[in-house]
Amino acid sequence: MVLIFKVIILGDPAVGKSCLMNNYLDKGFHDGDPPTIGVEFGSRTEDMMTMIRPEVLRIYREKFENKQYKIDSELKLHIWNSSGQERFHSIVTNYYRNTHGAIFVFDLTRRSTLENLKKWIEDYEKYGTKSLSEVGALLVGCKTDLEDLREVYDEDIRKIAEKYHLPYFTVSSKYDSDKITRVFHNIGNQMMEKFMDNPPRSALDLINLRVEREDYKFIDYNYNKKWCCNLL
Ligand SMILES: Nc1nc2c(ncn2[C@@H]2O[C@H](COP(=O)(O)OP(=O)(O)OP(=O)(O)O)[C@@H](O)[C@H]2O)c(=O)[nH]1
Ligand SMILES: [Mg+2]
Repeated sequence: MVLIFKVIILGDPAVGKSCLMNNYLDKGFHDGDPPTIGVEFGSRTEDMMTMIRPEVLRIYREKFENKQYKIDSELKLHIWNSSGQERFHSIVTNYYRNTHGAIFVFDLTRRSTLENLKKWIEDYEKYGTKSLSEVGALLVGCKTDLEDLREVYDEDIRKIAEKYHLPYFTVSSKYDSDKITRVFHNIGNQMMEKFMDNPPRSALDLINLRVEREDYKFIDYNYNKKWCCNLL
């Protein structure tokens, strides 16, 4: 079985959310892809040893491995890529619930999209089930390749990042596959650490966290309001 974490990607229209996800999912870069309608789903499974830092993995092992449980060797990210358009807002907010992480995206060529991160972060805390400090979260500035059009610089990003205590990355979804993989690994590690701060209460809870979507019927709904990654 794999451990599943659910991540949502948020930010203004056309900042590059879909291109970011597609790059991580190895779907390549297509200039002029249509805007997202509502919410799109993507997933990728990686070996734990590839994604999770050894010191984090060691703590996970110490906490959870015993005679009955061998630790999961794979980690699957369920990625919900949302539309930034206002008309889909009420649909998108339904997907905030029970996420283990959020990636807040802005466009380095449009300053307003960085300023609007405040709105997205507050929106996430308002409609989600957890505060920012309980989930994995980071900021990503897209389109580093469009240098001549750049309006946002490191010091501007750092101010927002420090205000919310979040790490940040700047990437080009056209050229930066390795860096984008590191973005998803960073949030993977954060989610793992938060998961260990709020560990499942029993062996059954741990099983529930590992089940795939079709196994809904076995889930303890009350407990999983807080930590299940399989429900909306
Ligand atoms: N040059 C360049 N263009 C990019 C990059 N990322 C995205 N784009 C372009 O920016 C536009 C918007 O990208 P999307 O990924 O569709 O934006 P989005 O945030 O998903 O937009 P919505 O789905 O409408 O919310 C597209 O024309 C992309 O080709 C990048 O890193 N470099
Ligand atoms: Mg999109």
